[in-house]
Amino acid sequence: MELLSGAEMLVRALKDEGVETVFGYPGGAVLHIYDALFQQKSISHVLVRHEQAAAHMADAFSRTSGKTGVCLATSGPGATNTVTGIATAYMDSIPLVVITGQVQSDWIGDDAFQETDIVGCTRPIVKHSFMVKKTEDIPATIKKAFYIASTGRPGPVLVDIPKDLTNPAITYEYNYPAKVKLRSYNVVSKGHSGQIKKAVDLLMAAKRPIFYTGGGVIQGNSAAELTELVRKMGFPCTNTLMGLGGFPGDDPLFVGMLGMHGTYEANMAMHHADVVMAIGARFDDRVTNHTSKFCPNAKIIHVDVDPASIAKNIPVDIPIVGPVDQVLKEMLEQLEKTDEKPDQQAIEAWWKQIDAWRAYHGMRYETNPDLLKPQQVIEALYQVTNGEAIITSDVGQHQMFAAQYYKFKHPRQWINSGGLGTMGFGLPAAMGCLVARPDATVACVTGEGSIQMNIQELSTCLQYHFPVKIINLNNQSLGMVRQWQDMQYQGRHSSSTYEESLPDFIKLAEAYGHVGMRVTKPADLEGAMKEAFDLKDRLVFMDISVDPTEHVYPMQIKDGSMRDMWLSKTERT
Ligand SMILES: Cc1ncc(C[n+]2csc(CCOP(=O)(O)OP(=O)(O)O)c2C)c(N)n1
Repeated sequence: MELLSGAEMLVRALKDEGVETVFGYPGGAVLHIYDALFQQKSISHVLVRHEQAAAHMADAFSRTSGKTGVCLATSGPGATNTVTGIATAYMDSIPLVVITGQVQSDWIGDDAFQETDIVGCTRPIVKHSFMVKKTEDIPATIKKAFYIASTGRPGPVLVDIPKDLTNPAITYEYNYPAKVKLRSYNVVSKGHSGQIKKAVDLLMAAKRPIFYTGGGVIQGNSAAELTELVRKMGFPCTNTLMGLGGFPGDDPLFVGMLGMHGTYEANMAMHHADVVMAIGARFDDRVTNHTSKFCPNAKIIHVDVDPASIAKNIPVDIPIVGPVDQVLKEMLEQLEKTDEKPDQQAIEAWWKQIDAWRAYHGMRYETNPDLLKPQQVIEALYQVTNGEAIITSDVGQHQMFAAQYYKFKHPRQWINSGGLGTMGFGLPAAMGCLVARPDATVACVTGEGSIQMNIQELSTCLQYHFPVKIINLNNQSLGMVRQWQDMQYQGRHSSSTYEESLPDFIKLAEAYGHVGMRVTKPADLEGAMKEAFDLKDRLVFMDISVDPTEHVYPMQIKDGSMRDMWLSKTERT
């Protein structure tokens, strides 16, 4: 019989769940836990500089590895600092277990030092939460937390543990449950075969079909099945911002990202489609534009593991609830058995139309020999990394340029905050990626606004030798805000510029012990990028001056349909 304290049980339970790294920051309420971590070797701990970063690192670790990320914070301010990270993971359905210390049980409700009702604070942004009441419940609670976080539609689970429950002086017998029993939580394991058959029939009869796929394909580990299905059918495929990499970005069947900043051809094809096969996507407002004008002529098939997502924003004709990989596998099996073939003539005509749309816009942008365009920087990044780097981003124009111009070939290669749109995500995310894949090349595409939201993590990067390549598209402003102000507020740049107050990022990087590089001229870009990526073991902060007046196009016109877009500053559909 093994007797362990609550803190030891927690650490042992994490080990039994296969956890190798915890991202966190200590404080009074978690000191027993930190002491237990100190006295073992199986789990390593990454000490961040701000708890928000711990949550983002754990989240990106999960996005890269497919495993559940774990972060740890103390009560009160430590716990509240994780809130943005929890909401980020929640919006993108990322499995995360967030462990917070709480004040000792008999002080709860007394406004004790560093007391916050973190379970209450986070209730709308977690998949589930636990406040542990008894020490001996810790192992089973951890088991449940991992199970809930990672099954069905994944999401963050919070476990709040009062300090007295981790007291090293009180020990209990340790048993880690082999199975979880949760009465009111049932996960669908299989899509309905009859519905899958209906979908196959509809796809076979389609004349203008399109696959529209999202983050559910990535999280559901079904990129291989999707790719096989799309190639088998020969239909166009578009990905959401979260779905990029779910289908190879360099495949001719790929028509690019869709939605607010999607390609002309993807949005046009969606608008004119007669059958839309939506997989692991949630008809987000950044995709649909005005819902009443969305895909006016299409029959819609929707595959999703979460029944609550089906017909939430857009009515669907054939709902299929189930894990995406299983549903796609069954669909492929049904296709093997059928003699039906897609309508070849109609599909050829459809491709002709799509190719014409592709040629019409082609993601063109104007260049200038003296001034770098942000699009050029992403294209150079793609070349230098051979399209194989893991790219994280922050939020703004740079994020959209990265999504548009880096052709993601693999799932889990594009790591960004799509749902919440969290500035400050990119750098800690890149660090989390490197913990998951230490040998990968990881670049963080950011803006001078976003990078300053978690810039303190440069210190963590030095401590743990995270050789992130930071690609700062420095446009001297909160570019995306400025773009909206240009387009909707007659160019009144209210609080979107810094009036000469930006730091010298080169000196800043050097102050943190890293390499800084400044690029101001188009002619220097490629050489500088090569130099930066050749410094394999070093963090390099590339501060790249780009045209501050550049906008992201295409851009859907508010309240229009998907085909209503600005294509440049002066040209609209
Ligand atoms: C935490 C947070 N605050 C505010 C915003 C609103 N916002 C969206 S994009 C943006 C500007 C981002 O500027 P920068 O990081 O410099 O990127 P750029 O758009 O210039 O590429 C802002 C303020 C946000 N997404 N996240």
